[in-house]
Amino acid sequence: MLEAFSRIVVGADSKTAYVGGADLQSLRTFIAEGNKRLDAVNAISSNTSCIVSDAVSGMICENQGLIQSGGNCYPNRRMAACLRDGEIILRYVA
Ligand SMILES: CCC1=C(C)/C(=C/C2=NC(=C\c3[nH]c(/C=C4\NC(=O)[C@H](C)[C@H]4CC)c(C)c3CCC(=O)O)/C(CCC(=O)O)=C2C)NC1=O
Repeated sequence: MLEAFSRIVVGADSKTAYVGGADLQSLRTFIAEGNKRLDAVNAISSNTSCIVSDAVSGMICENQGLIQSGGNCYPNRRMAACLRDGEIILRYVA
């Protein structure tokens, strides 16, 4: 969100101009559509463990070596670290 605003403000600043015209309109649209982004965040956050476990199972399905001795998700301690990291990364995305 900061990015959408700062990009336009920095652009206007470099032209020594006020934010206006098409730039102002694009910010208005950005704000008006804010609920769509909140819906997406809500959908991701309330399904995090399902999304992450699905993703990690898919990854392991395609690469069985991950859960065999010497694999990066073996033993359980590494699998738990992987699931934890997946949740952290998804939280950043959301
Ligand atoms: C804030 C940003 C940030 C994150 C998220 C982060 C993660 C992070 N992941 C770690 C480990 C790990 N992360 C994974 C993750 C995976 N292994 C796989 O094969 C998959 C590709 C993936 C899961 C999707 C695993 C297996 C370990 C344990 C590695 C080990 O102990 O040998 C560790 C080492 C310490 C620990 O085991 O707790 C850190 C610090 N560090 C940071 O600074």
